Amino acid sequence: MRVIHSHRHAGHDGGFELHRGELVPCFETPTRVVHILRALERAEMPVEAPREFSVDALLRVHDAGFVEFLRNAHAQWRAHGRSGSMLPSGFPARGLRRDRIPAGINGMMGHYAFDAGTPIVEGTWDAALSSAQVALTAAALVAEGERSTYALCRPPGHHAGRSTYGGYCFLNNAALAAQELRDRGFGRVAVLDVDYHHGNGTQEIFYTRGDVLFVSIHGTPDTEYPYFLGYADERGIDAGEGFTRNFPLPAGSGWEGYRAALAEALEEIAQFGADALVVSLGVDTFEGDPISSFKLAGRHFPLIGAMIAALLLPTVLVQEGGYAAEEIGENVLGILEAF
Ligand code: SP5
Ligand code: ZN
Repeated sequence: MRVIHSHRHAGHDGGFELHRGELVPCFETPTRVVHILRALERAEMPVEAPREFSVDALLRVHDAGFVEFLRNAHAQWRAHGRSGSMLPSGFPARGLRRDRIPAGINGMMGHYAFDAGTPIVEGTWDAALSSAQVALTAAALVAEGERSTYALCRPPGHHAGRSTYGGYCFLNNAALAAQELRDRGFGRVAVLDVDYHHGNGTQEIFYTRGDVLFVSIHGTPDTEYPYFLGYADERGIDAGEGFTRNFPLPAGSGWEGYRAALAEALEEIAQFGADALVVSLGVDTFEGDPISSFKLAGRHFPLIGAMIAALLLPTVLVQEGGYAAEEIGENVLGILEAF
């Protein structure tokens, strides 16, 4: 399996996030990647740099104003004499206007962000762009005939919507990969999201489309982040009706419940008649994860990998979450080795 990764991820670092009422160092750190790279090295899987894709390639799934905001946000912050990490503190909830984008940086941040856990620092834009290029390259390789590729993306992407960022995500790497596969001739593409958190951004991006199936297994939004999307009654609308499927599980779920949901999710993908697959690969379902509450053990990841690989589809695996840094490499490798 070919592995794509960019060292430019490291520019996104050093932020704090609002967690349980306190500012704490980000859970989503560059160190996560160091552990994954070590595991890949042990498995003798070499890493390749991504190809260049222009900013225009992002506009197939993202809004142009949003991309401009991400690109300039930290420069605007510095122009106001500030330095360091940017976090929003006010959001356009019910009753407030979201048709008008404030000119000032604080209002603009609140407009585009949906949480206070996703800081922007000086290197964030370049890291996010490189992460998107990693996913696009991995998809291009599959379109050119590779059976499967692994996009070692950082920052992650599945919470980023057409014009929103949050959940440690800025650009939606998995959605970009799925779109790239569509554009290169795969008629029907499925996205399987196995991150602990619902992939609200990916769901939103494809919600009205029948050519991309979105299927997600995650902690129930009733109690788990991102709280406001990911229920079983969300099934898609218009041409997308029936092409979104959510499998929310209670916090504390273990292997039995997980395995049953995964089997159903895979059945959906088979029935859809997918020509290619994108996996939003979060390993924050691990029992040792510091911000999540499933009870999967290390030995379960090879089983998950084997179940997904049995679809026998051209597959792009895109790294999402996973915050138990010491174990993240082994858990990711457990999935990859099934391919
Ligand atoms: C890509 C990804 O995995 N993003 C996750 C973002 C989660 N950010 C907020 C986490 C809030 C967790 N609340 C703590 C509950 C501890 N049981
Ligand atoms: Zn997650």
